[in-house]
Amino acid sequence: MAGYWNAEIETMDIEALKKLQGERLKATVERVYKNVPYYAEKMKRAGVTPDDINGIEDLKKLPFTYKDDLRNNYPYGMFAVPMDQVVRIHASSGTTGKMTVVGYTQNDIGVWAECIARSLVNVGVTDKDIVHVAYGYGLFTGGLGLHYGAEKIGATVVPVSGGNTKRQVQLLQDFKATVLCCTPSYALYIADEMAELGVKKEDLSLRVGIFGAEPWSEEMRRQIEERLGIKAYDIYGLSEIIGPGVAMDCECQTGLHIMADHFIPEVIDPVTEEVLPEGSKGELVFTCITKEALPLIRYRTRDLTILDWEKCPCGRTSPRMLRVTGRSDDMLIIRGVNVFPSQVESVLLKYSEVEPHYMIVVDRKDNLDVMEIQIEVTNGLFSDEIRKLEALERTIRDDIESTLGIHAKVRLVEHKTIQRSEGKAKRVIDKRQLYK
Ligand code: DLL
Repeated sequence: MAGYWNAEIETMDIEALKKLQGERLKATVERVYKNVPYYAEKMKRAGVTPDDINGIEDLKKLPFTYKDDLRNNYPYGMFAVPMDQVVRIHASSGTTGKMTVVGYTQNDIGVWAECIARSLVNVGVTDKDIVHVAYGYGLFTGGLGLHYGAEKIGATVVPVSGGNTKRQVQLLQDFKATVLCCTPSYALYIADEMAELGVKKEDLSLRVGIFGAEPWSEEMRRQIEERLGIKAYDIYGLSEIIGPGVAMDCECQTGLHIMADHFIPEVIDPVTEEVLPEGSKGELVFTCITKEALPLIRYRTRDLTILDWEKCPCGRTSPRMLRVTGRSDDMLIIRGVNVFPSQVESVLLKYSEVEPHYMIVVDRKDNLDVMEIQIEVTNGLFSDEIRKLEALERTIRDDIESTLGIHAKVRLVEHKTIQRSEGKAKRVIDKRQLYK
């Protein structure tokens, strides 16, 4: 079995870990109260002061933070340090047009690399490995996140980024990567491309895969392992907390170890916001206790899971989260990109020729996500020339692509053909059934 990157922390006595969390929580709350007017105000309204926080048992006194809080303080309003201390910005999709912006100090980048280093070592990656990073580089946290951690353990990094799958296969062969990092659906897509090109798994040197950024199932794990001849491991994270490496599988594949000395996990009922007893399924909430630039307090991830505090056979004592089994909001992840129906709606509202009645149909064809957006035209428009409609479809398609960052097929449909709902409108048909 693989060793540890940071044995002292990873196998720490659970009571000692909780004490450390409490101390770090107290220091973080003091800092945000002083430096982030948003938090000071929110805490005053909730009737809590930093003096009330003396250990993790006091965590529940603190108010929650939501994705919309980041939007309302766009871009830097929630940062807890002056901008001259911020050395990196990343961003992910917001619920409407504006992105969710996150920042890092030099120290935060170090903490992040430490989380990834632990994650890689968890599953037996060493300085002898060649790590092919096919997560996107750029505002998305996947590429650079894995990159810094792999360098930290002394592995050889191949920073390919996403896309151009033929070239990916060629590079995997030529550079003899032993570790593949990408979304699980892209791993299967690479396997398809290999089959097409007549490249066999034995022609590659891969032995481990680090897959995440989107939901996947045990069945997909089995398929990837079989088709690529590797062990496939789940890595979890979100930009708001740090990026990939918030939690990671170990070789036991029985849940993802949370880096709990940096992020305190809770599971709550997404409706009542009550903290749920251990072992219950609910929404994961994280509090950052070492982050400097953006230390979010009780951040509602919207991801549904179960926490397991049992010591793992690998020897790590940190709590594990089980595979994410759903969302408590309507966010979709399409080709690794987070998409909110409200983003689509904000585009449609700009066009008087269409109604805000639409349906997003998502499917997975040949291991690639495809999205079609059916949109109702306004009454009378269908009698117009076909060329005009096609031009409108193209304009909306381009607008959606530039807003969402991914391609969608746009199909205009006649007035009143999309089913109306009596309650909450149904905007999405997801045929992929990812959460099993
Ligand atoms: O997806 C960070 C990441 C990059 C994780 C590379 C793993 C690997 P965001 O773009 O902010 O960050 O999206 C975060 O993606 O709230 C989950 O809903 C989903 N997600 C991430 N990892 C997993 C996973 C990155 N292993 C959102 N299983 C999260 C299921 C995941 N869902």
